Amino acid sequence: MFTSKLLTLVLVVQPSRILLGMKKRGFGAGRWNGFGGKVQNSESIEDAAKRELWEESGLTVESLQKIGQIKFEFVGSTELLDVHIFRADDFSGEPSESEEMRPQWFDLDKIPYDGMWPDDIYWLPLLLEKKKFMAYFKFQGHDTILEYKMDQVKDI
Ligand code: 8OG
Repeated sequence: MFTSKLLTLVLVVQPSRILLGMKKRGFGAGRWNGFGGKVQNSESIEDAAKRELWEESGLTVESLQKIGQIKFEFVGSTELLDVHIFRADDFSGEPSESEEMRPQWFDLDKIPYDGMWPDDIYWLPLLLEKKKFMAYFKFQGHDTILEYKMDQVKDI
């Protein structure tokens, strides 16, 4: 039997750059990523996304655009990760380093895919074009994608 863990991920995008954070500890440490984490029992997925963005980057947003959902399976684990992905085009505040993340802006033509989760290069270009998607990735360890499926969708 598989169980499923709900997670959020927010990418802050401006016309010519994207904000990523270097994950300093825990799952995905050493990789550049958007900001997110676990949804708590008492909150909606979108509220969790806003809270994690604030905790990890110091930014607040009024609204988020839901843009994707990815289910991750890791060989040997019965826990699927169900990651809800949002895009933010407007925000308040200045990015600031947290215990979890060191934020940095990247030009859109210099996204550091080599230092990111290996699935990101498949779906981040869709997010940048505001195309909605649903995907599934099966990983061996944290570096190897064994199989994947990705579909663009009208609504998410
Ligand atoms: O709370 P914690 O930091 O462990 O949450 C994990 C974060 O990492 C959460 O925002 C979801 C995100 N994440 C995965 N897998 C992947 C992935 O393959 N690519 C990207 N970009 N983010 C991921 O859990």
